[in-house]
Amino acid sequence: MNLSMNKRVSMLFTIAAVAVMGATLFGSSYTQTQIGGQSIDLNKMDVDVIEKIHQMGGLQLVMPQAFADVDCGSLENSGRTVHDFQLTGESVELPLLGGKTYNAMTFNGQVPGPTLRVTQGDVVKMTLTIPEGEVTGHGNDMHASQMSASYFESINPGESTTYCYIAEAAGIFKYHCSGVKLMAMDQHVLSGMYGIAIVDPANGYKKLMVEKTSGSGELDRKFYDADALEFQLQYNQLYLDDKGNYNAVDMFAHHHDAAVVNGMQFGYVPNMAHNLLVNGDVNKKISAVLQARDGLDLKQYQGQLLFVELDQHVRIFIENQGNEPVFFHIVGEILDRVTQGNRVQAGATETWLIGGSQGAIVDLVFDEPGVYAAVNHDYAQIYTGAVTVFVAGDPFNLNPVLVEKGVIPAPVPSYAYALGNPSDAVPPMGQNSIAHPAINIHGLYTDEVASELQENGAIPLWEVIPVVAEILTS
Ligand SMILES: [Cu+2]
Repeated sequence: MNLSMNKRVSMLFTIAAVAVMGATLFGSSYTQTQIGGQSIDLNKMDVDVIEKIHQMGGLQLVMPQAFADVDCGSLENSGRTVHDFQLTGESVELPLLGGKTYNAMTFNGQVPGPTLRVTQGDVVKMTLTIPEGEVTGHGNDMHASQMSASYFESINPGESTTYCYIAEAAGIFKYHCSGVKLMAMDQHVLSGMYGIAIVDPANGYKKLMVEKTSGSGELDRKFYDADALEFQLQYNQLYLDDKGNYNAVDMFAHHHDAAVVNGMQFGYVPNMAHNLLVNGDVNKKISAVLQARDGLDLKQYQGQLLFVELDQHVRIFIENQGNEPVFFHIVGEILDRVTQGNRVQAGATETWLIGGSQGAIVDLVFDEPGVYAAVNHDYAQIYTGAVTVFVAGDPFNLNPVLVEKGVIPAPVPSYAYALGNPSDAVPPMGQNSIAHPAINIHGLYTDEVASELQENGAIPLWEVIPVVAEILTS
């Protein structure tokens, strides 16, 4: 027993030593990671060293080669539905809260990358393209695939690679850049190269049961249809130096600089549009503390709120993309159901713990009109950005005014009918999705991505609000 334990420990030491040796042999370049304070050059790292590590099993992150031998041709003609999922690895500058920018790495010019949505049993055909002129190679690891990331290796600038797999398991799954030959993954993922795949259960989602007391000591079970209004929330941290570059020293120390939800710090907080509707004046703030993204000039980066109806089945797909646990909690609500994979884990729970690279599906119904903050209930995360504000029903009694002024033709069950829900918080439609009344453009997107969304019908609220202001104040 002891002997084999020692053997395993000493093998780990050997792997670490080989990795560090590889590091010290070669200089530094753009793609870097740090092990024990040593800076490693990964672009030029000897392939033999990597091969040795592989042979020793040191960096093998999942069961090896589960689908490695499956060729796309046979899967494409298997009669299953095939999803063509195109990703591009792009390093771009993106804004931080407060006006600074950072050197982000993205899939398709957005953080998180586009959400893939399929049904259990479908075939995913994923192509990763690295444009000519991109500063580093990238890889891809889709946790829905049960395929070793080492098989995929890394794609160099000017190249493109495709792989196919069957999405066998239902649930929410991370995908992320696997760095350059599995290394510098920390830098690439924590700089923005992550996203999710939602694999809907083959037989659809289940009805939601919520228990209520009748007052006479009896329990009243209320059932909601499986169809739900859906949102996606992805948690992460930023570790940056003051030039906006990735800071591995901070990462190893677990000293994050910002907590982000869908890539943004405090991304879902009130803005000028809400000032106008609630206070009748774009400049009269609703919340002095939370209103960190206030200003029409911020365009897709201004704060937006998530709007839901009362007594509506709401489903939230949550993924912890980061380096710290997520204690998912909604202030003022109880999570009616928590599902992981397609197994129910809890009912009527106050908070749910989601570890790194783990997902959860939360189903709930908001009963009372009001403002509810979904948080990572770790105070270091809350106060650095992990706050997402839901507004249920019409807590500000705006319907009469909006109807009278002609902004909406009739009273509406949520403000989404007037303002839409933020595009980055809304996943693609699945088999049990309720369509959002409207979508506004919001997210850590490049301007190109934002204009594409506008062409597809998403509302640029920064253009609409001045018009609405005129109507409301006339
Ligand atoms: Cu990458």
